Amino acid sequence: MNNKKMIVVGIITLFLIGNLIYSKEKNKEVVDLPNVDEELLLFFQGNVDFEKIINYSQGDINEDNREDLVVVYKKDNNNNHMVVVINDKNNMYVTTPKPAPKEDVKIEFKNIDNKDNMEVIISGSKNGNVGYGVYRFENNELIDLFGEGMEACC
Ligand SMILES: [Ca+2]
Ligand SMILES: [Ca+2]
Repeated sequence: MNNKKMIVVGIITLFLIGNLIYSKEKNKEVVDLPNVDEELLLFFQGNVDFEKIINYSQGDINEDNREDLVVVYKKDNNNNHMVVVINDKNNMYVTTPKPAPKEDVKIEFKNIDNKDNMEVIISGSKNGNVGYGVYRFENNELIDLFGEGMEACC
């Protein structure tokens, strides 16, 4: 390979690497949030003091066949919180905030005991410490059923 060819190959390689790094950075910024009921989302935005929405997921957690919205959000630099916007027949309200994981936040719905309403499972991590928590909606609030490592990942 002569010098000229090597320079061209070098330039192309740099370009490709640069592109790769750029798209990796760009993907980080893309928030891949699902489509949800706008009314629920607007209610959250209007009634909760938050810095940034991290993740949310829609599901019926009080067995009234109306979708409710679980939202995990950045409260401040040190804390992520979770609330549920409950859409009752007569009104909408937000549950008391619970601590939520800092990174890789996943929200799942599952009827873990196969009875009554669906439970909410929140999982995530902080600095590589993985944890999860299981919650059930009772008496207008989310209650902790069980979990593991939530102190280390919240
Ligand atoms: Ca519901
Ligand atoms: Ca259940």
